[in-house]
Amino acid sequence: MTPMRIFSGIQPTGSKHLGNYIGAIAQYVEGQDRGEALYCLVDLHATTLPYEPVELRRSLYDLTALLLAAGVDPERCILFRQGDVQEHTELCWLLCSVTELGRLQRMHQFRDKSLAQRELVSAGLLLYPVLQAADVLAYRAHEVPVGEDQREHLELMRDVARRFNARFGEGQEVLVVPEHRIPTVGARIMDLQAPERKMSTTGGTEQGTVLVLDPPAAIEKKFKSAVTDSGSEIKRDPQKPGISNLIDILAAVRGVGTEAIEMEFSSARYGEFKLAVAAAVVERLQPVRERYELLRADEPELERILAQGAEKAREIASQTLIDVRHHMGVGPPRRVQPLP
Ligand code: AQP
Repeated sequence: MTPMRIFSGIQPTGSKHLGNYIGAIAQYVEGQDRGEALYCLVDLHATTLPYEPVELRRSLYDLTALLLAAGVDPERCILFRQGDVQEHTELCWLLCSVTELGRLQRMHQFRDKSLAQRELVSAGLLLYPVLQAADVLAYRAHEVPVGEDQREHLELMRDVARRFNARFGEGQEVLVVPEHRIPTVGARIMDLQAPERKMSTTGGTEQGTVLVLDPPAAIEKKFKSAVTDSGSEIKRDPQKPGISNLIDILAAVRGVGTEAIEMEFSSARYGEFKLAVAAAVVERLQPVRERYELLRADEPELERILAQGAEKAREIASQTLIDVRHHMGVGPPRRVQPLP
């Protein structure tokens, strides 16, 4: 039986924030014990918005070191760079034939990012979710750990896989229809200064965005100045987005339910509660920051880890592409049967 396969991609842009850490990175670490996990640094996706080539390389190493520091272990998963495995781009093109254009144009992320774009809105930005579908489908992954903001892209990916199987599969499930895995607590961490908006790399406030590599004093300052409301009760409530967000953060960092946090802090004041959240986040992130400094200093070693991961990833993806080409009638006829 094929082991449960987990796939997730992460952008090498900017510095990762607490939302990325809780919504994605912490899930990656946990996923290594549940199945065969593949984690991909998506440099090709990063080219869909304006960027600097030198900076892209630098941030790719930054993110590699950050993931390793957070506990992603290349001995227990496949950690690789998207641009090293050409099957992703080929499959993206092939999947375009079963992707509805209107649906791509209606995707929230495309609409938001293209509106925010002052210069060229690239075709890559529109095709972003097709490349994302190719990333996952190339590995016939069963599960995709992501935050809530990726739900729409995951639905598209599932639809593309189903359409492909219906159009070309001849009764077989050539591509696996993946499930998303969205954490029960912390799927959408909000900006500390604008808790009605998600914490975000491009759209957030500086003071409201806690970075994984922020020094402890900066983290404390950001939590101390977090926006709350005029009430005094520490309880989740749609009318209290700021305090609800802080409860979610503490629950996610401690790995407990939100009710446990509400109970523990039922008689605390907001100020005291904010300090407790800050302390828990610092305790969780400080070791990551310390390990990061050591790992980031050795670029040849980071490159070696990525190259080794790419080799393993290519082995899996190339088999899928043999099948996809065969079913689509693309390229020469298949002479040998692919390995099961
Ligand atoms: N606020 C969030 N809460 C929980 N999970 C989140 N994710 C992102 N924001 C939150 C999840 O983090 C993963 C990383 O995605 P990425 O690195 O590919 O995305 P990104 O575009 O660099 O990060 P942002 O912050 O989402 O950037 P913007 O807002 O600029 O587009 C994904 O699994 C995502 O769900």
